This record gives sequence, structure tokens and C-alpha cells, in this order.
Amino acid sequence: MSKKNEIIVIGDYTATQLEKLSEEFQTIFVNKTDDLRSLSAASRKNIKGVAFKGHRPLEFDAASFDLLPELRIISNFGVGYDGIDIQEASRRGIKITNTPDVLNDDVADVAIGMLIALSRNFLNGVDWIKSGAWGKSGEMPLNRTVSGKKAGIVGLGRIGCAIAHRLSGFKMNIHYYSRSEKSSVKDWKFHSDPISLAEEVDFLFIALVGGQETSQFVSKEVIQALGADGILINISRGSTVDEEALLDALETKHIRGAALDVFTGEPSINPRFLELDNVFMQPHQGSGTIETREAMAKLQRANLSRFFANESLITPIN
Ligand code: 8YV
Repeated sequence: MSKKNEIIVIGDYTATQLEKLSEEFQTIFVNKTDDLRSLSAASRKNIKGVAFKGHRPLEFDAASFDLLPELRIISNFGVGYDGIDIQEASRRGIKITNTPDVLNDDVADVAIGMLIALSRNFLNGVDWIKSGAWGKSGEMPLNRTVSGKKAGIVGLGRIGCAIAHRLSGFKMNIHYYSRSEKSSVKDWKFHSDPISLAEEVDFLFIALVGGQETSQFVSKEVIQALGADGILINISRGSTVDEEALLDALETKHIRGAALDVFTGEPSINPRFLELDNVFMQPHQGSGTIETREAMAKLQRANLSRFFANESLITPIN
């Protein structure tokens, strides 16, 4: 058997994912890019490929690249690659790949599930049973309808589209903001400005790519425009929303609620979120199913194999 290609694996992977990487490649594992420093210069100097998993903004930066002078490819586990300094990587001729498409359905499911859980107060429903309130006090307090309302999507990429298609099944009119109008979706109303979109809709789904370009794109003005009956749902990155403005709006009931899978600085989230009862939160688990994570891991490995075989990459982003 030919000698396996050597890679460094960075991030928090499951035992199965690590095993599969090791079957195909000769692997060195570290938890985060900072840990590259703990590897000897001799073990770093010939490394051409990295399997990376992480979404701390720009974690994989010039200083990390300096530690891997022969690096040619970073195969990212995730559709979002805001953990990597792409401009610097491109400047150095380092190729980046990601794992798009395979996670669209799971992430969209979480967006819809969180909206319904918040609007129908599922958490209170569970408590109502467990606390015995059902028997003592009768029916739980009434909640608010989801179907038939107006939905807005900020960022109509692959995941935004998967969300919109699901919402059509809930008899909702779809409005969207994106950089340009999409000719392929004639039934959905384009807004050239996110404030006019927020003014128009009941539910605002954030499905932007992360990174500096979209930092706090969902501004205080957008959040305010959503109004007292509005709900904001974010499955993209915490960085896309002005979180302080969102917290202010939630605390003062300027908007009805928020359903959030992502946070600035996660997993250490702003403690103000913990005090709120108009927020439904999940710990960034949009793509977190066995099926989808397996598909993401397979695509990550396939991109590395193609690179070492001198074949074209499957999902390059630069
Ligand atoms: C993460 C994600 O990759 O794909 C993305 O951009 O944010 C997620 O799927 C996943 O949580 C692993 O960290």
C-alpha cells in the first residue's frame, strides 16, 4: 500500500470522524490553531494539508499559516469559513474548501422548529405538564399562530432558499433581501433594503454568510423595524446581528422574541440572554445530526484526497 499523505487535523471531532480521517491520512491532531505551536517544527514543516473545524472569527490567521510553511490546502468542516483568513490564505496560494449543500435541510429544519417552539411556547408546555399545572390550573396560556404570517429571509443562498421553501408549506408569503434580485424565485418579493424587509414581515430569518462583510448587518434599525409583533430567527452566525441592540429590543419588548442557534463569542454567550423568557436558544446545532455530520466529514475528506491526487477540488471557495 502506498504511503498515506500527512495532514494536521484541527478541531473538535467525534471519535468516528477521527478514525475515518486516520484511515485515509497520516494524522496529527490538535484542538485549536493555537495548539499548532505545541507541535515541533519538524512535524509541522512538511504539512501540506489541514482538516479544520472551528468558527471562532479568523482563528486560522497569518500567524497560524506561518507555523505551516508548506501548507497548500485547508479543508473546512462547515459551509461557513469565517474561521479562516481567506484573503491571507489566497495571497499565500493556500486553497480552501468547505462543505455546502449537505447541511441545508437540517439547518432549515432547525430554523423552522425554533420559530414554532418559540411562538407556541413549547418549553412552557413541557413545564406545564411536569409541574402539575395542567391538572391544577387547566389549559396552558394561549400562544400565537405561525402559519399564514409573512416571512422575510435575509440572505437568499442555499440555506435561505431551503427555509423559504419550507415556509411556503406553512402558507406564508415570502419576502427576501439579497444583494440582487433572483430571477428564479418570482413568487417571492425582493427588497433591496433590509429595513424595508423587516418593516413588512412578522418573522425575519437570518441566513447570511458570516465574516467581516456581514458583521452586524442586521443592525439596530433593522431590529427596530421588525416591530412589537416581530420575531428574529438566526441560524447563520452571531456576528451577523447587532447583539446588544437585539438584547435591548428583547428586554424592552420592542420585538416579540428571538430564536437563536448562534451567538457572538459562543459558547460563552452574553449572560443577558439567560434572563429572557422571549428567547428560544439552541447551542449551534443546526447541522448537528449523525447523517449530516457524516456527509460533511466525507466531503471534507474527499476534498483532501482530491488535492493529494492532483485532481480538481469538489467545493473550492478561493
Ligand atoms: C458547523 C456551521 O460547521 O457549517 C457551518 O458553517 O456553522 C456548522 O455546520 C458545525 O457546527 C461544526 O462546528
